[in-house]
Amino acid sequence: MNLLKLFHEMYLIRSVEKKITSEYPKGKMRCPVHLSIGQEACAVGISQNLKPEDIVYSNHRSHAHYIAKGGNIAKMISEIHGKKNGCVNGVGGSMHLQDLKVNFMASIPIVSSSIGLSLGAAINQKRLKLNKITVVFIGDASLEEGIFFECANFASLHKLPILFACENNLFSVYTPIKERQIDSNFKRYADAFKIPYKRVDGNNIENVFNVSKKIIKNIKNGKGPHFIQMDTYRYLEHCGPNEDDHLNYRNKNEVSFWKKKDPLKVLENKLLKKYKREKLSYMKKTIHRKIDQIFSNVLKEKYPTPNDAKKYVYAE
Ligand SMILES: Cc1ncc(C[n+]2csc(CCOP(=O)(O)OP(=O)(O)O)c2C)c(N)n1
Ligand SMILES: [Mg+2]
Repeated sequence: MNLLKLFHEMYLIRSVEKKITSEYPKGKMRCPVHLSIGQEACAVGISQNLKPEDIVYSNHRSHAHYIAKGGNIAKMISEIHGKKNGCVNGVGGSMHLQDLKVNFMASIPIVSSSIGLSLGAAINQKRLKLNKITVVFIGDASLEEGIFFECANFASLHKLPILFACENNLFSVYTPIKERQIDSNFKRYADAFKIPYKRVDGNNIENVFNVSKKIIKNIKNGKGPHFIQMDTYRYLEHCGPNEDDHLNYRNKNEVSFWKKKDPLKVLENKLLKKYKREKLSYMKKTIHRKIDQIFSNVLKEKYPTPNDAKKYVYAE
């Protein structure tokens, strides 16, 4: 496990999203953004164990999953600005990222809907004996839709090569998990369909990496679907670039508990025992320079034309 690489990936994602928060008020990004700040270890810990040919599906909170899978950051930023150069030609936006070059098949904002699509990809992988797997990133609220149960049953019955990667950030918008579910331990859902289950601290990247490494190996060895529950926390509002703690839907102690467990801080403190601070500062500076450049380039790019929009409308 290369801890520096894990830190680099998480820092890259955090910096892109922080830049989004500072640029958003200028009004150039017109689509809603669901930021993953605080949740980066889940995306990176799993994706670092994937091969380019493995498939990922995501949801409305898709940036971290896209970047972690090797997605093109410039194309993502263009997409969020609605520019033609975006990874979905400027007609998708933040919640519809897709990039077949890196097998990031789709991110879909209808809660749970990507589960059905990911099942299709896994059926294909199994039928064609491709020795590839599918990962579907879902939130805790995804387990409150029937499609999850149908797909978990089908995946288990047919031993499909799929990982249900569940980021439990304790909330569905403003509603805490304790007001929605009888228990925040999701093992019961996996057990119901005889799917192997693991629960990890989703803010501890080494944990996520090590546990998912074994799981992914098992799936590749034909052991069928697995479920990983990663407990984590989002720092900002459900949707948008701001904090919203003044709304008092979550407890101050809970917020500070999770901020103390920040995935980047935890790993950085560990790295500083081995590497000089200057080494990390240099890495950070290089990342910021790259991101600043991407954001300034995107402003010069063209928007799609009204005619471009017609290209993507299905007509018989
Ligand atoms: C079927 C459906 N119902 C409701 C919504 C509105 N909605 C968007 S995100 C969200 C919460 C999702 O929570 P979770 O899956 O835990 O992901 P998180 O936002 O916490 O990352 C809801 C209810 C939706 N997009 N789709
Ligand atoms: Mg949630």
